[in-house]
Amino acid sequence: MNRYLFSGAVMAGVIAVAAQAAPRSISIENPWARETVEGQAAGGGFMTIVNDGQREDQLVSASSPASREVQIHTMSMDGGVMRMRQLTDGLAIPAKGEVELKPRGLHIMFIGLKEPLRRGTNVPVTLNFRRAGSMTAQFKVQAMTAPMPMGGNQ
Ligand SMILES: [Cu+2]
Repeated sequence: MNRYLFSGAVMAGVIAVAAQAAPRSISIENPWARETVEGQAAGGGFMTIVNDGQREDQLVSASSPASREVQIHTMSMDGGVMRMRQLTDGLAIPAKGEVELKPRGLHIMFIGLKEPLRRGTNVPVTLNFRRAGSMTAQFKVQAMTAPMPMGGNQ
């Protein structure tokens, strides 16, 4: 029964204005993963999950042929140390809102990579939502030094 923390920024949610004619309430924007080096066992994936529906949905699990397991993680400061924690109860996506997964924040984590994530390739990830069901997004692998969107600093 781990309780987990949402940052204020995530809770605030942003109204999605994308005029998309997609039949599904959930859409995935800008999915990408950070490239990894030889021997690296884990890697991070990021995206914005947009919920155009009238009801909250929840990302409950994810999987990919690229790794043994894909987990949903939070990252937060704890006594001056960045800590990751697995969200075993899923990640809520508010109705008419969106949740951004980004470096130093929420992310998915490829655990047990079968081979390095190489820049310029795409990694398929199947995302399982409680209401919207399963969908597969292609995560574009980008350089470790790629500029962070939304003011990240690294
Ligand atoms: Cu992680």
